[in-house]
Amino acid sequence: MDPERRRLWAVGDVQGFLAPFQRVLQEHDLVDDSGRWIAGGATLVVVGDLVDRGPDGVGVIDSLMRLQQAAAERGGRVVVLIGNHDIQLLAARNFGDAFTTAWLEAGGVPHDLDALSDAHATWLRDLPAVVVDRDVLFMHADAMFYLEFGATVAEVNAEFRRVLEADDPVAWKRLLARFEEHRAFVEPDGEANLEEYLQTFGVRQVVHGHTPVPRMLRVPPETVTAAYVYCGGRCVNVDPGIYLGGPGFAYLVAEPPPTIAR
Ligand SMILES: [Mn+2]
Repeated sequence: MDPERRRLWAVGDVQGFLAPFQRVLQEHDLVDDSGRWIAGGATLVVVGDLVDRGPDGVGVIDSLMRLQQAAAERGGRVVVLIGNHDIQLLAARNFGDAFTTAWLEAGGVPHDLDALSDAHATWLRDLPAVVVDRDVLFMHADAMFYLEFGATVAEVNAEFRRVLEADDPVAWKRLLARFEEHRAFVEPDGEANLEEYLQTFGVRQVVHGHTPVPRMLRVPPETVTAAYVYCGGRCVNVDPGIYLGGPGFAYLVAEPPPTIAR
């Protein structure tokens, strides 16, 4: 099947809530009851912040590592982006001290730090920060700083990689501080900011997490059952605010055109 015709899904900030994450994947027939990939050649993009706040961040990492493998074996693809909470967990592991304190304050779960193996840490470190699939740019944060890191997916990811592979706590701290930015695509500057991303990366849409939809819309978290599509359909927030009580959801970014009957 033409890769352009396969389904493309996005899931936002899971934050250690493994059970709702798996339920959402099951609801959309991406995995079966045992968590096995059944979506064939589909692509799932998970936009980062896998850990912190929820009870089982390392469980989420494990399930994604397995799912990537299983999807690839069946012609599908699971792409996972790195979010600030994922970087904070790595920073606590690598540097301890003030990084651990900051991570705990941000909802770090001590069990995750204990359970994080070298293999988990390497997998997390190597995650891309941005990806483009079918003219859609996926990134964790609704923030402008990615543009300062480069004008292509490869450049932005290389800049993240440069920091995360270096033993330089100042550079890590500087990178983490960038994520304090939120709501870049909300008025008054939202449209113009979004346009910069669309132009630079040559895409038609941006999909992000990082700012919970219930916070952005000021609505009760339990009522948020779908992505928030804004800026005339060119921007999508997929952070369900699962740690605030949101049930979680998956967003269908692109689906195959209907088959034409002869
Ligand atoms: Mn975030």
